[in-house]
Amino acid sequence: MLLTHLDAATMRGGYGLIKDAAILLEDERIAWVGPRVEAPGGGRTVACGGRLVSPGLIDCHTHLVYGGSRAHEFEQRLTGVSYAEIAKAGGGIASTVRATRSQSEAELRAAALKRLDCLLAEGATTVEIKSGYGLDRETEVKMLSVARGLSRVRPVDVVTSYLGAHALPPEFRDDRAAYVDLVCNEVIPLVAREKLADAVDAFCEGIAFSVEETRRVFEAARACGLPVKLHAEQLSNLGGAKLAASFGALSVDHIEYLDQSGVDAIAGSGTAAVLLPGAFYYLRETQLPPVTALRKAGVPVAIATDLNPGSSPVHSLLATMNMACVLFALTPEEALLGLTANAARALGLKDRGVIAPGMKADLALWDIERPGELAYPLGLNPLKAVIRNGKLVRGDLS
Ligand code: DI6
Ligand code: FE
Repeated sequence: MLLTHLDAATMRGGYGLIKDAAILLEDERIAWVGPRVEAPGGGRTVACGGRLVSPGLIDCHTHLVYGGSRAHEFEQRLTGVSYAEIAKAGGGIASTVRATRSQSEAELRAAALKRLDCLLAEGATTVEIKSGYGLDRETEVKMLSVARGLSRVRPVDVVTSYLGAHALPPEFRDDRAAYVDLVCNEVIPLVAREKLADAVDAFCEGIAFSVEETRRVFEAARACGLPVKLHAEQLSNLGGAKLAASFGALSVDHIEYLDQSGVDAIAGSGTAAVLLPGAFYYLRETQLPPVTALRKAGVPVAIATDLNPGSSPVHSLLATMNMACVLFALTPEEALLGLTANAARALGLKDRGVIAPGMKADLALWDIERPGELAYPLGLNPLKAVIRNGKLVRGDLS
């Protein structure tokens, strides 16, 4: 199929716009892209009405499988109670752990599908999903199995991360080391063996796990051949990003408190930075991530929803683009790169995120002329069609 009469935001080496482009799809791959006047002839041609096409969007950081709701905590926070105070009082992540442990796979799946459908309605074709609301072996496996299963019932690729080191479960309150032992010696080998996780993540923070505990988790992941990523420097600067860089992490995420030496460390290791403006917004943070320093150092910057029930109940990639621009001063082109090429980097996926020959034919067609039209309105969805693996899975192309 040859797609014509469109402008292609290829995301190759930057925004990479080709005006009046053509894209040849062969089976599940992109076979050719370039100016329409140079397009190979023959075969079926579909004129796309002069719209903008981008790679299918990639949400590279979500926690969208979980039980329960935290609306009551949202209300508490509105009265001035902080996220950290709620966590210390046994709420926060721990309250979602209780709800997630009590739910069946079917219940978790039904709730997760509603959330996933919001992302798909805005052009997502790949979504990362973390565990971390079970903490015990059985519930972590349940969460990862549910996450994996979503791609069997929706047109999306799901990438999973095991986030056992998300919070200390109540049953280990008096023995942190024993919990880290469980994560490292039992659950990481199990999820690696069963191919339930594509990566290992951790939350390195005062209210979560120390740098030394995180190091143990990363060593266990390395021993099992799993790549790592890290929730780092979200609420304070512990130096987690430097540790992650020393393990060649795929990404460091949040990083509001990352300093110049941290930026230099990740620039040197090829680690992507993932900005999560939804969490910044919901927690009313004021410490901005070091966007200028990241740009200067040439670090690939991704953005993601961080979809989770506590700090970022954000179900919209377009709203995430808007927040990345308004709150973090990314350009709309940078925000789009953050949901395509750089999001693929953050997941270690080399076969997507750009429109180029040999890449997966995952495309989003938008009824717009420029990426600013994706980032500037809130609540308006200009998605026209989605192609995944070379097949139309949403909308129509004409
Ligand atoms: N950072 C986050 O943004 C989420 N987890 C984490 O480590 C928040 C999780 C929650 O509040 O439920
Ligand atoms: Fe997160």
